[in-house]
Amino acid sequence: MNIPDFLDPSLWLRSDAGPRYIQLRQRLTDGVDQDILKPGASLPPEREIASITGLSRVTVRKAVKSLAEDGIIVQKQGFGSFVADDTPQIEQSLSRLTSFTEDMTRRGMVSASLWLERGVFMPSPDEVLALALSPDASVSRVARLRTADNKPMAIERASLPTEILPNPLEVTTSLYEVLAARGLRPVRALQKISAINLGPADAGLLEIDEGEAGLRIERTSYLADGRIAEFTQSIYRGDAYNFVAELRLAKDTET
Ligand code: 16G
Repeated sequence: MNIPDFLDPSLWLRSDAGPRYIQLRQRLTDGVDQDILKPGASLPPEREIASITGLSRVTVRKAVKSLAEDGIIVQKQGFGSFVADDTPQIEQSLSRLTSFTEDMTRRGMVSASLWLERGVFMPSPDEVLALALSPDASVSRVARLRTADNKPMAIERASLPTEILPNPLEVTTSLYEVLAARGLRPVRALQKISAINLGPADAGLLEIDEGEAGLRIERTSYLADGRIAEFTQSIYRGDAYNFVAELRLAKDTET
């Protein structure tokens, strides 16, 4: 059901059911509970709610204000009102080589994974190239939907040479922990980040609408001896991640 239909007053407004702003407040709360008003979605402007419901703008304003006081709605000066969004906001440094598990633990969140693929396979041409594999080599794949406090955050598809990770089934929580235990934790990585609009399958896994913004990240990690340890293609939720890089003045431009 769309929002104007949901707010049709014949469905919920009663002359004998108490103050009208409380009834509108309840209707909007029901809209949030039933996911008709989705987290982060903007509420129609006050004048539109007034015209759909036949209520005065003062009544509408009072209902929205009371929802804002309870944290159900967030009012942004000059932008309007939005359904509060409990998606965790992650500020991720671009200069530290950390694992998903470490990143979430440091933020006091519980990380978990849903397995999408785990095993030893024939490499794809992309994997042969990215991992510099010999033509007859096989590849270990560890593909997961990563969650933080039960919210889907990223889809990560890691490919590793089998000499680095012979048995992908060993990975139960942290890939980097398993690599560290083998003395093969990556020490350096190159990362490429680009913007995408999510296709239906990825959007479904990340529990957001198709076409929403996402970040595609490719990480190639290296061991201290220069060998390639990992090639990971990830899709991160665009609404949950902020990548932060520290910039310094280049030596040759310093005066
Ligand atoms: C990070 C890495 C990913 C790595 C994973 C290991 C990015 C974009 N990706 O999420 O390449 O495979 O950590 O995490 O940062 P784990 O040790 O928790 O399995």
